[in-house]
Amino acid sequence: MSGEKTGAEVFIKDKELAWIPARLLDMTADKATVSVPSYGDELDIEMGGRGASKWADATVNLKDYAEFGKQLPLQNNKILDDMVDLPYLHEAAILFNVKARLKDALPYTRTGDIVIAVNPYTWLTHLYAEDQQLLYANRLVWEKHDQDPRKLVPPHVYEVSALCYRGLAVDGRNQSILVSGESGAGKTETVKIAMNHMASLQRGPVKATGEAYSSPVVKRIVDSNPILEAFGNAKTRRNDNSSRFGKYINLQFARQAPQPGEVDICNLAGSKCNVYLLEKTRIVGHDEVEGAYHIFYQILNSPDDIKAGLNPCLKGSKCEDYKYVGKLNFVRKIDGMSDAENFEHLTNSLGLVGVSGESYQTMFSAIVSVLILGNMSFQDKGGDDEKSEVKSTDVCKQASDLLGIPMEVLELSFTERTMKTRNEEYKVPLKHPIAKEGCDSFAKEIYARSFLWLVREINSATSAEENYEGGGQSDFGIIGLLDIFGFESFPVNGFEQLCINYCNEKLQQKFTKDIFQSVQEEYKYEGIDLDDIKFDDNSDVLDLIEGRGGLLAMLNEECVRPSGNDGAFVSKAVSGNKKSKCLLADMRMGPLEFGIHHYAGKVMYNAGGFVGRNTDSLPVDLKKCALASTNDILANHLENDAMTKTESKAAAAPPPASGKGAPRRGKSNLVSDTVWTKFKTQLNSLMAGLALTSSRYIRCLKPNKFKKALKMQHLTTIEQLRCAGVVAAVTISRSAFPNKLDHVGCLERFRMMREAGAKEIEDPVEALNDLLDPVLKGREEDGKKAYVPGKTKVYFRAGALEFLENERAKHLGKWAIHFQKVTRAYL
Ligand code: AD9
Ligand code: MG
Repeated sequence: MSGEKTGAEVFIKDKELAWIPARLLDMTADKATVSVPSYGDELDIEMGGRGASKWADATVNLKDYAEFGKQLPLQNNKILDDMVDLPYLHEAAILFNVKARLKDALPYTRTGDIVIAVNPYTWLTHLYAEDQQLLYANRLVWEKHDQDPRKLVPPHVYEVSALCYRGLAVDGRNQSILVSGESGAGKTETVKIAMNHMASLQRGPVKATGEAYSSPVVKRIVDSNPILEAFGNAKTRRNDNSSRFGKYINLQFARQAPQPGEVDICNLAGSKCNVYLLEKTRIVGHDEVEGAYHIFYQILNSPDDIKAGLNPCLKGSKCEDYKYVGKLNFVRKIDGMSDAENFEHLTNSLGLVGVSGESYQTMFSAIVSVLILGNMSFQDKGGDDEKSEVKSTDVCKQASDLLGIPMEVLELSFTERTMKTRNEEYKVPLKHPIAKEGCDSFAKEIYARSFLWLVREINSATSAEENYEGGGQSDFGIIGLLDIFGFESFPVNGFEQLCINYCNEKLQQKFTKDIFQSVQEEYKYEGIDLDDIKFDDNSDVLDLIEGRGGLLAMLNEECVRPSGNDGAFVSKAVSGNKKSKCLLADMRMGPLEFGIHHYAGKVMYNAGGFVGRNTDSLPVDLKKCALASTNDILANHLENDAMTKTESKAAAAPPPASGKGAPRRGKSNLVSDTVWTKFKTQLNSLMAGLALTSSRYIRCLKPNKFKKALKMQHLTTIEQLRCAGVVAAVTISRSAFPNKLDHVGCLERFRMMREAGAKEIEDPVEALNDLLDPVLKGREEDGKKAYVPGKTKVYFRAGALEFLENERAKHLGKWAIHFQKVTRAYL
């Protein structure tokens, strides 16, 4: 804080509020007195009950509060659309800018090409009205402008959707929108907003028609969202409608034959969706204040005749009758609709994607069988606790009927396990808790596979290849939308968090590269040397996780070792990666604990259950028993990942006669990849797909933990800004030149520092050199000037703009004294 002038507007760091804006009253070597404006009610939410008045005048110890951020002398009190325009750009300035905007019901802000979307927790209808959709479409897609068209419109999700569409239509390059943020930050809503906008863009440069979607495929695409949400979303502590899977939707566009000199019109012709890591544990249980997947409540809270239509065993049943669902201790309403209404809507949407009649019954038999399996119980067989038998025979009968698997087969598959040696095969009995575990795994597998089956049905009904009647076209333009779990760090972190954070490291790597590239492009445009951009790259963390001898390899090794266990994984991972700076291991940690220094901060993991979670394989006997089921989903789709029907048929076909070797996996080959390996493969193919697109980023922020409208808590927001890489993005773009001003702004602000009577210079670069050279002479570093004028902006090295500001203040002081003298002379 040294060198700061009294009277200066500063931000001081605070443990509870992160940053507080203040005015510096006095400063000695180790202490500063600051005055903090009274916040009144506004800050109640951040203060957590602490009185604001305490902060009216405060003395801060510079040792504790040495970090501070200078406030914005130029645009003080003015909120900015684009944070890159903040002359002093740091965490505090970013925080207060997004906060001021949120208060004014402006949830969107730009940081260069990134759009920051703060969850407003209230539907701001005017922001999404049809006139807004048209405004962004016309300004950003159809109209021609000399300047950056974004200057003509405030930041918005529509800006991203429109620019992607333009990128596809004009530049002919595939596009992607990567939406990230923590649970409840608004990713899924944002993707829906973008998707709706893109579905409307196909109308071309015409006025709004007010009509709903123009083609049945587009309606199907939009309507498939609630289907995925019914089966893949659930109430959690942090979000009443939390997506428990990641998704990447490819919107496929068909081009209309371009007219020379005109923007192509691209029509939304179809979509295809990939899903990632559905949370399986939630299928068989959940926390008291959380919920099971919405679909179970939708079924169970529907009228009796509907339930009986799905299966007679559901007649008269309630949520609390099923152990996996349990008593409902909260009011359920999603999008203002009751469960029964939602189920009706779901049935209609399923019909639109072709899930009706027999396939509808098949799917719901599988889903209802999951509920039934949850009620299965086991007991010792004949008083022998080494053996088990089904206790709830009625329930077993229901499951057997629903799945079309003979009851004896089902019972034996739960209570015995087939073991294989090289020469023989034999059965061993299972204890009853193990039988119950197997039953739970069976239920999880049935649900997870039904979900994948459903995604495949949706893809078949929406994919352009199978549905677009565009004259046999197969090469479509793509805009991909990624809605995937953000970085997670809880007091205790498990296997799921490791997978999620691994995924975020991958995306962060791409993000950093892209930002670096956009800074490069800006400098190139401005005609500035590129040599000194610095940034932290996270390849060392990725190396630790997925490299040779890294965590993934070690865990996989434990999963195939006969006595593999979680403790051995941790000790091998630690001893094999001693050199990695990103692995945190310490004698004081427990035997299952280790930490990773992620790009977004340190995360401590507990490896309890890692081997089991990673293996996650269904016992062989249950797999066989599923294959014998009369239910098509169980019998034929246990091994398929989501694709379209045609693709899966092609993949299932035997290799051509000339092909070497057997297929890698099949029904008979029961050794399968681990969960993490599969996820890695999926991620790599996602990243490879994304690499072929131009990516745009939307970073969603959850502004407070109480889901309160238009309120922002500082600490949690700052944390997310860091995790989202917003601060890192700013750091990269500012590493060489922390401050920049446009030519005109700079000349106007500092013109009074010129000699009186100096002649006007027309060329802005010459004028800048004439103005700045004399003031900044002597501040060169390593022979480099303290500022560099670019084509439209002037870039300042560290400290140069501050120095200029101080010089300006001195000039103003002189002027004030002069002015007083003149005034007095006239009195
Ligand atoms: V999770 O990782 O799936 O748990 P998301 O997807 O980030 O999470 P979601 O989009 O589901 O969050 O948003 C959470 C809730 O915030 C929604 O149910 C809405 O009630 C609220 N929300 C989100 N975005 C908006 C918005 N643009 N306008 C109004 C919003 N409310
Ligand atoms: Mg979501």
